Amino acid sequence: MSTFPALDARHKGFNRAEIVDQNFLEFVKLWQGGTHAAPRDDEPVLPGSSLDASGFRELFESQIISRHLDLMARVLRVQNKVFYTIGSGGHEGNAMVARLTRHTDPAFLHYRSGAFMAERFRKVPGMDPVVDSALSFAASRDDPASGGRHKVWGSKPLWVLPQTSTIASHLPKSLGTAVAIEQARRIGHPLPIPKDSIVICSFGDASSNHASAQTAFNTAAWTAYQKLPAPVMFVCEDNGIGISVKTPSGWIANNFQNRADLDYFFADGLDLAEGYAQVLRAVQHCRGSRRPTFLHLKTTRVMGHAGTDFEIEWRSVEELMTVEASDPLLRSAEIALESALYSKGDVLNLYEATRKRCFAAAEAAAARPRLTSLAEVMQPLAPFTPAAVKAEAERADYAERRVAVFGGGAKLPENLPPRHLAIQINQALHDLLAKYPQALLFGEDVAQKGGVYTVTKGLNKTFKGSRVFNTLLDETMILGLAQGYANMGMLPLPEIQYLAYFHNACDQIRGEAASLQFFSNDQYRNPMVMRVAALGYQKGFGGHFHNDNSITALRDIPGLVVGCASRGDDAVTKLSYHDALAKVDGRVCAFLEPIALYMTKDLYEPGDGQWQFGFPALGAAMSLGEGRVYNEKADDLVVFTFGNGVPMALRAARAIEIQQGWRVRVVDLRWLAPLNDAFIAAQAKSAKRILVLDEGRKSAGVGEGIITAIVEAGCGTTPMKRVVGADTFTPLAGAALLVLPGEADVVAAARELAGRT
Ligand SMILES: Cc1ncc(C[n+]2csc(CCOP(=O)(O)OP(=O)(O)O)c2C)c(N)n1
Ligand SMILES: [Mg+2]
Repeated sequence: MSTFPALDARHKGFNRAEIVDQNFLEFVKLWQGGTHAAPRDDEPVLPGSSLDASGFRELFESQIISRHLDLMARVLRVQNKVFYTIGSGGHEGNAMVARLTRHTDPAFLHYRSGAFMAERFRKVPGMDPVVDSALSFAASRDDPASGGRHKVWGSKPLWVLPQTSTIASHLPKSLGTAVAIEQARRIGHPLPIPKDSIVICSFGDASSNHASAQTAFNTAAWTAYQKLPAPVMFVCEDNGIGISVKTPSGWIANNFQNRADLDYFFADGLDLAEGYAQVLRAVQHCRGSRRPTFLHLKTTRVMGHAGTDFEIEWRSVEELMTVEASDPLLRSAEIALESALYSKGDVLNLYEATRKRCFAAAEAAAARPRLTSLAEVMQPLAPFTPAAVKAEAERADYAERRVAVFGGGAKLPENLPPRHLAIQINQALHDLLAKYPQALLFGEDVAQKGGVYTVTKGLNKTFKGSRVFNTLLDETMILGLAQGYANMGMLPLPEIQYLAYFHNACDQIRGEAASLQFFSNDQYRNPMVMRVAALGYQKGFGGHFHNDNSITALRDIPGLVVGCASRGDDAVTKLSYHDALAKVDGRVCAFLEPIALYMTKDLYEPGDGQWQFGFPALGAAMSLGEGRVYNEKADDLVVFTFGNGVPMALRAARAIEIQQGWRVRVVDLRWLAPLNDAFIAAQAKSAKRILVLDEGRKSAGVGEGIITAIVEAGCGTTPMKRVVGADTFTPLAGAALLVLPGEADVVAAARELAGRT
């Protein structure tokens, strides 16, 4: 590294962006090194470097573009023209990774990947990194990445799937995408990108410690250990710090260079002439071997974490100056001058011309319209094309495949006697895997064992291990894999073994899967149907984790569709509709299966068989929001409920009829997010009294949403009561029933209503 301009008073200044900018200019002006004979375009930029002169020129330009976007953001942020100042300063060496990979290699990028982006833009003629990035910085509606919803690195033509900055949450899906690239061949699925693509996933050194990152490294190694391909290149941009917390010196190398089945490479991201060959080796290794690769890219961080981070307030100026002296742009300028590819004037001209270009683009972007209505903001969040979804759900053109799957026409489920929920979900899954050759079902214990409750039994045998398989034990990774498969055009049906286990992986749906359409302006979709064994009342297997009744965390995820079926035939038509929603509109769906009803056959009396139903005809489908109403004409009391509440309410209705002389209507909502407010209102309007039976917890449960819909429909004066679970965790054994609502509670609530009217 060259000597740094002499320390003077100015270097003690507050605005480090200005200082970094000045440093570059001074460095060039004061540079006094010797020069080589200028190389031809195809000759090494410096003796011994594997980067040629033309390559250097482009990389240098990309680095400068990235730097000036950062500098521009610092200036125009305070004028409210752009809205994001987490920059790429010090990380510009990541442009090498872009140069040495293809624009069809899917990339999930660190927020400091500005130079990577600028370089990748070169791969598709006619695209302009400055204009496109400026539109994103300015949150313009014309932003081609997110339509003005966030400053993201993202591009549809460049295969950069947009990321916001929940650190490390993109690593699981990056690995998932890599696994999907390879699995496509095994299931005969046509990929949208070349077969030998690799996935690039960049992140910071501090982020590498995050649980979501560690599960991706672990799963990558777990995959490679079994000799299965996983062509992902994890690029750890190591600047030695995370906001203000220093990464222990040497930690990244120490932690990763000896991990079995995660192949470690180091590259100097501060020096293009040196680092280029090192990055090349890592890329070649990943593409050729199809093994998970860890590229440790040395970077630094100039200008602080973001525009709001005044490092001078918490670090010494000497320390800051040492960091600033390692600015990779200084080294690039030095290479430019030493190679005699550029004169000082050339470098300064390029630098200033790029500054102008970035400011002009940002000013123009700031003048473009922003998102001005809620409708515009939400437009890509939850696309819904009912006619197309209905047609897809009713599509029956796979009848022949279906007959083969079920082993002959006589064995088709609709030709068999009525069955219970678990069997009919199993049949529905056979059906859907027959319908969608690109569908994959996976999770813990789902393959040979057929799941804890045998709901997936036989699928592995019928559809083979490439389509129905066990994952390793980590829900974050299960949902990361799902996103990866979806990114490659498949239809994932991940299973979460118990609802409680969803919660520790919730961010994969909340922060990632459900947000992709929103942050990519619906250019990218990761459709999936996540099946979750859920809710309480289990007799066999007690305790909180197996009886989790809280679906609140699912219900408030924007765009997520949450459904719950309480009987087999509903499960069949609902699953079919969920799959169609995923296929047609790219939606992310959660399908809740009430465990306690899996094996329930009877409704009122042991042996009555009244909770078994005939399998719906091929092509039958339930619509989004469509509920099921029992005893439709009754209006003395209307019970709104779902899941276990449905048979419970039907049983309670008998006692209520006897005790109060009321005729009772039971409304199974079946769709819990979005709630069908209009349907609830219509049912409420014709009710003399209302009970809301919500087996979830009192606070923030579905019941609150139902009551709100009723009140907003103008039915707030109708006598009304909630029967809900208590705000507590569920205990083991019979004590669970003290926490959850029961039949007697429903009857008692009706009695209370009778007292009021
Ligand atoms: C899950 C999560 N926790 C915390 C944060 C806040 N945060 C944003 S960036 C950052 C530091 C990341 O450091 P590193 O991974 O080294 O990347 P760098 O910014 O240094 O490039 C933190 C803690 C976050 N965005 N997401
Ligand atoms: Mg860092």
